[in-house]
Amino acid sequence: MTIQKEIGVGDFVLLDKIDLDSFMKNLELRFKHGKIYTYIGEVCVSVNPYRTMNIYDSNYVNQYKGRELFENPPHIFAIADAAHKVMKKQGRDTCIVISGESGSGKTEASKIIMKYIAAVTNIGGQKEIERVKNVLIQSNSILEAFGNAKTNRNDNSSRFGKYMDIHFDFKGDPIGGHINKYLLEKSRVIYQQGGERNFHCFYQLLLGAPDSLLQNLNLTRNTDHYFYIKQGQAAKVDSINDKNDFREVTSSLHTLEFTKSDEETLWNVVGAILHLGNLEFITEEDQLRVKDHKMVQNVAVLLKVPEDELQNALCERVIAAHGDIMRKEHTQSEATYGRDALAKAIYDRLFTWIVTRINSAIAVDEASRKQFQSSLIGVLDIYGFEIFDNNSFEQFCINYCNEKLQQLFIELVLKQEQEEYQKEGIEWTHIDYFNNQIICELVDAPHKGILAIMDEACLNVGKVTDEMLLEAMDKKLKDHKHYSSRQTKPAEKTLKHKVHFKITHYAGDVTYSINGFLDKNKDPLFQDFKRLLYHSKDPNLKSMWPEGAQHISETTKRPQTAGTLFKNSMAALVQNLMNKEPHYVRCIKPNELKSPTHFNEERVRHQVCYLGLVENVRVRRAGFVYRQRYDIFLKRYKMISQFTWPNFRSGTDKDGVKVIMDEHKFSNDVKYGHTKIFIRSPKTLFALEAARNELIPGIVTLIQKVWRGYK
Ligand code: AD9
Ligand code: MG
Repeated sequence: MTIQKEIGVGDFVLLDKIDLDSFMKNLELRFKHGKIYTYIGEVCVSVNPYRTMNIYDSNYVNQYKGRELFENPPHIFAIADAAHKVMKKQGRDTCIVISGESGSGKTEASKIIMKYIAAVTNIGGQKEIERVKNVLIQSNSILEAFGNAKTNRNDNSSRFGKYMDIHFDFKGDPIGGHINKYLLEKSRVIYQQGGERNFHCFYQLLLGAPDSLLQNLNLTRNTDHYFYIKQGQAAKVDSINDKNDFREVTSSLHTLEFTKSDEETLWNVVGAILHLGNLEFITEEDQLRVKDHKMVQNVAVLLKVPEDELQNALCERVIAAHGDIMRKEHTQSEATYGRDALAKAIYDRLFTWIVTRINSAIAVDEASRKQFQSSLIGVLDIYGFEIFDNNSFEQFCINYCNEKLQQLFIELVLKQEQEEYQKEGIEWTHIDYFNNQIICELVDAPHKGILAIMDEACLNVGKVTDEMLLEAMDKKLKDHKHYSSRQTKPAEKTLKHKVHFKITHYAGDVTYSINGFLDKNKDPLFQDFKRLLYHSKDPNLKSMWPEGAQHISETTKRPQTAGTLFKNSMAALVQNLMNKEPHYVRCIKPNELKSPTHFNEERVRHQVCYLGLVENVRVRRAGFVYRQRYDIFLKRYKMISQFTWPNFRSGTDKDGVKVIMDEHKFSNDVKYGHTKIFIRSPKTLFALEAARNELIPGIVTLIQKVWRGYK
């Protein structure tokens, strides 16, 4: 491979002038020349190329394998390699956090990282490791089929958050893994905005499945026939080939050892949901019933539950009151609500079950972990910040999640770094940045955050409406700088009520419609459905509904709300990432048109600003790549100076370190803190290591001689 001349600068730290304009010029210049990766020190900035790039083949893998970041042009492979190296050499758990807004290239980046790791491991070709690698890679197509969808931002948008741990043995080969998933946007199962689709799997099934399977499910190939998947009127997507994707998913299911009956469960549930969407209710002679009885039959057959019981569960609910068991018929709207809740719930449980199945195929038990002295790399690929025409509870959660990740970045990259310099007495001009902690607290603060106010409202079952919730929020949050609510119907006095509130997020203003917030937070499902599904003849389905075993008369504990569950899972995620050595990929979306050539200056500038990238360069430029306590540093490098070898006795450890650095003429590149030495350039570090390596054979011989003399 020919070494190409660098376009612009490959690391923003090397810019002559550090300001937003210079940053933008360099980013645009490089994008226009097909250089989509640029560093800020060890952070990799990646611009979505919106075209296939020939930079990921085996030649590139070899070029980056085992190399240091600065030895090669910027590439995401180098980040993957760095994470792998740290993990392997130091036995430290590492993670790669990929962030950026919807459509900026996070999921693609995570797949590229996985493929790189697969390419550089298992040189010995061990069968079991090969199997684990295949599972890790092929699980993607299944998870994307069931967890991704076309949105107005991205044709393959992740509608769930994914954090994947890969466990490695002491040789650095993958021995297993674990996937954590975060809040699937299940409302998509029953509703899509204009231009959007339901999850890919619905279209894959209808367009890609063999005739025999569709016949078994009693489905046609006509996507317009099914209410749940046609509302966005966007079934056909140019960039997607559902037919091929179905084949890929089927083959991945085989790799992951899903059995025939597992596959049957999968497609049965998807089919049942399609039928459910077409099921309508009518009231005849004061009695509610399903309009077309054939529909109930279709669903019952696929869910393997008795038809009459399904019919009952759809039209009425059984309640236990004062020891009596009574039936209460639904109103038409309650029945429709119940139907939709059922569709969402069985899909959500199915998705959880898929993830559990994948996890069991690559699980590593505690004993093996110990035996192989395993350490791990975590890869985080989560839904990106998004603003739609209509934003609801799901966008609220997704955007809160992005706030938390930005907070983590600030903590680790901008804040702690500067605090340490200050603590060590290193001369330092403070670099200002926007700290979004205030927005995180607006959402998650105990008692007064939006989630707490929402939970409180959910306690008053049936009494509080969304509008009342908004009023409560207004009351508590009206003075918050990042919150406001909007009057939407100012015309008639009597109709005057608010339905929107606005959050000024780190990445921009988002107006949320309060409609449905309470319901989505409470996320109820009639008990009758749970009992019904627990008694399904399909053992897989039954296993997804353990709470259905409960008798009607038993009182149930109020489950945690969706918002609180999400908040807790985010806190655990951040804690987990904090305990690992982080590597960052910051993804940028160049335009809204999915164009490979268009660089929308304004849109990119906005992202660069809110991601805090220029501040990142400033901290980095003034910063240091390496720091170490004097005693440890001296112990490691004392051999490279005659004044410190074998022991330094004429001063403190700090004096000893200074002697070494002066002798090797590195002093211009370092600063001496109270307890640590700080080194700016990685080159100095490598020169130190090289000097040490050169001497080691000599020292070994010397020790051997001394040892022999002893004997
Ligand atoms: V979302 O938050 O899940 O909505 P992502 O994950 O950030 O979003 P994604 O990785 O799905 O975005 O990228 C969107 C599309 O951009 C992909 O489907 C590809 O068509 C395109 N893309 C992104 N990265 C690359 C790349 N490195 N090479 C080629 C790319 N195409
Ligand atoms: Mg994604």
